[in-house]
Amino acid sequence: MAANDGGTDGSMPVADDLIVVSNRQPYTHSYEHDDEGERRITVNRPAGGLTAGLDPVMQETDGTWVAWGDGEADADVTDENDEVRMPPETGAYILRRIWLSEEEVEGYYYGYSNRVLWPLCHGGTMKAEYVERYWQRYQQVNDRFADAIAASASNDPLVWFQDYHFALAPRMVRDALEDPFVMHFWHITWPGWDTFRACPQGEQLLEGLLGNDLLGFHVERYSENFLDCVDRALDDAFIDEDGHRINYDGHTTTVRAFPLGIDAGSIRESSEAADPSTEADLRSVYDIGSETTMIVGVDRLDYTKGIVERLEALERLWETEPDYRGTVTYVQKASESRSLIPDYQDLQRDVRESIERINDRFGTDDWEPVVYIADFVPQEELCALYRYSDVMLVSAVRDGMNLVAKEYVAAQVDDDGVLILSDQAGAHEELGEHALTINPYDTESFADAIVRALTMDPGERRNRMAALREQVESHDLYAWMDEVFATARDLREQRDHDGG
Ligand code: GDG
Repeated sequence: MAANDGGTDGSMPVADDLIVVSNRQPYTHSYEHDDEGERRITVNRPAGGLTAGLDPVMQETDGTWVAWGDGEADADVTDENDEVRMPPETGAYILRRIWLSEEEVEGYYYGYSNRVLWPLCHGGTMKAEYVERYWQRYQQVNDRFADAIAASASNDPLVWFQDYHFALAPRMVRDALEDPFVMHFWHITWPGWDTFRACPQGEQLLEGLLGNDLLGFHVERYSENFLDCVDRALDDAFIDEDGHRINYDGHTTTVRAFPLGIDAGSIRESSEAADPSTEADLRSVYDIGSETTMIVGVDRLDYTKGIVERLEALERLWETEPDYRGTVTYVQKASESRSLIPDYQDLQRDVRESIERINDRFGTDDWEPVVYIADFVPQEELCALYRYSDVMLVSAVRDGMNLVAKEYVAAQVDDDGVLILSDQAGAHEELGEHALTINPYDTESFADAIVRALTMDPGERRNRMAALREQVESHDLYAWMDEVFATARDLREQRDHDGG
């Protein structure tokens, strides 16, 4: 299909009744005060990523999007069914909001989702906190979402869950509706059995996910881990490994890898729009000399992203290669998230302390080694940062995919950047061959890889980056959606052919 046309290729109807379910909603409503102090309601639109990509699909299909209504003015615009039509101009589809109490947010979101499933799936068994209250709330909220989906569904629905907040709801929906087609995309890693077996609720999670007809992961390894976990945890499950199918409790789930792509065309266009004056502005705002080489890192502040490990490699670089002092600046764009969780507060402190230490140790009156950007930056500025940085560091210690790596590549319209990529990120499966591969814990080799990137000749840079761009452009978000929907359509046809 043609990439970058803002939707799937239209060669097939996605579904008569598409219901997308995600924790975060595509649109939020909030209050704004005008110059006279009058309060009015404004709508915030999808900023990028999958949400922005799915929005036009929803507009085409007149479906329903079910999500947590977390905007301060959300309740003011919804009807008695908690629904509002979006986008505001056309009202093309229904956004159905689920209201969560403080206790539910604490237990379901901050608790089970982000203090149990997130660390567990990223291999952090020691970090997972199995608090009974979290599990209770997680079940309760999954149940509430399932009820809302059942109430929204009409004939022959296709329900599509996003992510780890809804491991239980697929089975609940299957039990509540006549013959729904249920699918799920799990955006984070799925761990090996030896990690997963630590989870006291493991069986229930697997049973919940086996309520799906189609379960997608970013890479094959996560699918295989999932099949293995089911095989070991559920005696009554029959696994057809070749067909990647699981039969459990009279129902078949197909498990497949669908590596998520980005809206490469939109990133490319924003990057092309960032002319040299934008670069000059960027350097001036962040006080980076015009001749200084920029290295960049862009992350949500999460312990899976390997930010502290990256700073150690940079410190080693400036320690052992004094020529790079004053000539190379590292720009860290970091977005704080989940700040109510102590592990995230610890990480924020560790990152801050590492940066202070490095800047105190090597900084001079004219040069700050690490520039830290905490504020959200709009896509145009982000793309300028990508484009004009000679090297990008992606050093995740474990990461489902890592979209930032792909965004950096898509923004390299001059084909002159180098991507340094952790072999622990899902993106490494597709990009590892032409990126420079690192193990984030191997500080010495990581620093060597940075030197290699900084000294790489222009021809090699161009060849590597052109190959990476080709991969990212040809496997973009729209190609991904087409593949997911085509697989769903085939499975539904098969189901109908087999008589349900
Ligand atoms: C999870 C999985 C998987 C960040 N700061 C700004 C900004 N961002 C955008 C980036 C990128 C996104 O946030 C982060 O995506 P990642 O993929 O890197 O990471 P997670 O948030 O952990 O996402 C991950 C992903 O789900 C999708 O399945 O890849 O493995 O952990 O798009 O650009 N965007 C803008 N300004 C910022 O300041 N505009």
